[in-house]
Amino acid sequence: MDSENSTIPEAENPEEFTGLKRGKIKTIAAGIPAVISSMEKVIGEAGFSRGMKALWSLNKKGGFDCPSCAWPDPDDERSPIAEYCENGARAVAEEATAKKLMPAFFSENSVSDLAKLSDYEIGSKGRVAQPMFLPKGATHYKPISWNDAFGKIAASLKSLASPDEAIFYTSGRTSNEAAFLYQLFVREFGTNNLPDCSNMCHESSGVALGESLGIGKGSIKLADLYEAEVILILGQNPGTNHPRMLSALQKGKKNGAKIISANPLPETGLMGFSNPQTVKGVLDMDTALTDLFLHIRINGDMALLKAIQMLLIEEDEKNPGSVLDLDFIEKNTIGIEDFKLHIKEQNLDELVRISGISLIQIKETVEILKHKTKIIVCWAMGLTQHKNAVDTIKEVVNLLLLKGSIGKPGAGTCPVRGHSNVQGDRTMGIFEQPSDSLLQKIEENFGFVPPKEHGLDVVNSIKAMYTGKAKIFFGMGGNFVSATPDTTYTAEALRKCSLTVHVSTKLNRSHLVHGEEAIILPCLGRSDIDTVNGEKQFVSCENSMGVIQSSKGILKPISDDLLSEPMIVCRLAIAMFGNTSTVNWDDYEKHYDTIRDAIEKTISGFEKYNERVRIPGGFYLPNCNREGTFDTTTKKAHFNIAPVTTLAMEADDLMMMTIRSHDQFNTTIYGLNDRYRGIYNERRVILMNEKDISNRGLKDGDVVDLVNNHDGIERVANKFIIIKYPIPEGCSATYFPETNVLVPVSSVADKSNTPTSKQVILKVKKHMAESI
Ligand SMILES: Nc1nc2c(c(=O)[nH]1)N[C@H]1C(S)=C(S)[C@@H](COP(=O)(O)OP(=O)(O)OC[C@H]3O[C@@H](n4cnc5c(=O)[nH]c(N)nc54)[C@H](O)[C@@H]3O)O[C@H]1N2
Ligand SMILES: Nc1nc2c(c(=O)[nH]1)N[C@H]1C(S)=C(S)[C@@H](COP(=O)(O)OP(=O)(O)OC[C@H]3O[C@@H](n4cnc5c(=O)[nH]c(N)nc54)[C@H](O)[C@@H]3O)O[C@H]1N2
Ligand SMILES: [Mo]
Repeated sequence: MDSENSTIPEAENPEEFTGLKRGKIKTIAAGIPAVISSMEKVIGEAGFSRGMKALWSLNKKGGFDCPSCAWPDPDDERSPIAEYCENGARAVAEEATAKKLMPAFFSENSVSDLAKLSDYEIGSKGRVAQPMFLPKGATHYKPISWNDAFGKIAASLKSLASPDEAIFYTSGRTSNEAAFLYQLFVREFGTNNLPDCSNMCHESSGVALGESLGIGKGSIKLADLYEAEVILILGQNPGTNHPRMLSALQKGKKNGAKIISANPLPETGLMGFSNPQTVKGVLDMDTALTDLFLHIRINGDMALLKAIQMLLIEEDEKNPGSVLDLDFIEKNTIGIEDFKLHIKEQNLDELVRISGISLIQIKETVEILKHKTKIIVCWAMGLTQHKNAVDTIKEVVNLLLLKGSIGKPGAGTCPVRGHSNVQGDRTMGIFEQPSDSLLQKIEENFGFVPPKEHGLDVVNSIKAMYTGKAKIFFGMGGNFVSATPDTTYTAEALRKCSLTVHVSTKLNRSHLVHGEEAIILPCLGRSDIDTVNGEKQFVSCENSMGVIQSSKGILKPISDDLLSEPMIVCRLAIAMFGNTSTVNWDDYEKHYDTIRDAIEKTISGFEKYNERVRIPGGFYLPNCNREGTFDTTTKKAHFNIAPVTTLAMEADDLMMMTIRSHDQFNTTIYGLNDRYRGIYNERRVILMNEKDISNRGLKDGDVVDLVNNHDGIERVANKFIIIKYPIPEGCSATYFPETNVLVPVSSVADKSNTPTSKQVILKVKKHMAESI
């Protein structure tokens, strides 16, 4: 960290404790406390009538799409009262807040003073209410007109030696309409430098599924969860991050599904659920969800999956076809013989050791799966953010292929997406590696030749800024400095830029850790009314299961000086290209239907977009796996052969996963509690196994420093309180983004280049001269 007197704005949270309080780990998620908690937050931030109005419209057909996670809404019946969860309500509260930051706020608070606050404090300041500019060498932001802001950005972009010196990041809340225009603008400018939050999130899933199954998205619909016989949940904490998934699991379970979850933590939502949207739930009558909990070691999933498959194959050999779906395998797949040989070569004892799951439990899993054919596997960051993430997800696919569990009702892949439109942004072409067909369509439809060379993803963008190869950073949403790995390095990379620009709703740390000049462009959020030429507009999003739906805000914007994201892109493009452009930017400014017409011409699956998006509940995009086909090079699904790998660790090393608390949405910190895990009023904690604590001569409550050594560089995060927690030996957990300083920028997943945020090797050292 910088010294106290430094005026360089701080990239990390202050090393101060907020007053840890402890409670019991909860066994049941949601119920009445969740309802109370969400109402309190919304009313507190937005006021009663504004708050209630927002909640009433949230996820209703014709309402606005929840800005929290990407979990789908039911296709048919939606709850007449509430089709949202506690954390969705909190995301709305954040956005619907009545607090706004006027020029006086920025003249009273210097950038470096604001950066001394915690993320929680920065976020609670409110919505940015007008465009703001930080001139070179200045200590305070000052107001700027929209025209001047666009003029400055255009002039800076034009001054670059090459368009590849600019980086255009996207977070996953951006609507389809805004995302489409944004990638079009960036490609007309002349670069494919379009990193996005996916690079840190489900990139590994996209790569694995694309290579094995021919489509980088999941195959199931929501209703498949109601029909499944077995649902496996690997590396996901739905109780906090996708709470509405619990209702679907509950329904599946009622219909007879067995649920198996594997997690290093006994996450509350996996264990039990009390549905706040049913009468029984309001009376707090609960359902136990998980039938078999596998208390797996961090990154033990590949070994577990191989052990399960070994025993399934052995069982099948006793009576061929009784366990494996040989017809499906024969007709649809490639590589089964080599795969079986590979599995037979594995050492079962080693697999047991690496996974941390006993042979008895592995056999129980196999018993559950053996004669079932409708199997769904759900996963999230617990599988995607490891060095071998792509191969682990391919191992998930191997299991589903053995059982013929893809392309039929009640079965398939379910990577549970994060941001509410992260999947849609990709569909719209936000990708540093565009397909040839997209580029060809752009050329045909828009009259310019887009760049063909692949651009930079998140990790490579950071490195390019650090080494001076990239000079301008433009963020369409998100909080780049806090969300990315290696905070010290990344902050330095951003500081080296000549200009950093953020299109944002709320103030965040990335506005404070800035380039020579910086600009904040404040935009409308999902819940805000968006009026163009006197007509209310709507946008559209794609959820985790490929449904496109409209989203129309209902709240009066907190300021007249906000622009929508599509409008920001249009006006920037006009400032940039003037009348030299072959794209009709003026048209897109007039009505969003014109943007959807352009999308329809360019992206497949959007036939009659404007008509179908107006159907209540929206429409499904085509999905080859769902239809039982595989769009790979061979038109077959591929079994993948990969060894079980482990990272070299010293005897006193711990493996750390960086996870979300219940009170946060990524870098937006709603509060300081993690209610389900029984941790209150403190985020600087490290969850450790009892034995790991005592072996180090430490005790619960001690304050420690966390040290990572990777590639000869020492990374340190000071002052974390030890919490004894049921986590396997050798494993530990902390909250992100406080520990992102420890995630090495060069430690990435093979093939997907995703930072290994769940696989950080560290030593804990007693913090000296400090007590709490
Ligand atoms: N309220 C709320 N909702 C959110 C978000 C939020 O921050 N807050 N974030 C959104 C985003 S962008 C995303 S990507 C998703 C994230 O959703 P999750 O992936 O559920 O989020 P994480 O907190 O990263 O949790 C990862 C889970 O995987 C487990 N895990 C870690 N390593 C391993 C492993 O090696 N093996 C196994 N089997 N398990 C492991 C952890 O114990 C934890 O339960 O949620 C989205 N929804
Ligand atoms: N160590 C560690 N690091 C991680 C992860 C992890 O598990 N561990 N998870 C990774 C994952 S999965 C993800 S997805 C990334 C998330 O990375 P990002 O998407 O970059 O981060 P967020 O915190 O979601 O961004 C929040 C900011 O977005 C802005 N915002 C909110 N709504 C809108 C909107 O409608 N429009 C615009 N323009 N701006 C808006 C607000 O200003 C807010 O401060 O973080 C990654 N980083
Ligand atoms: Mo994510």
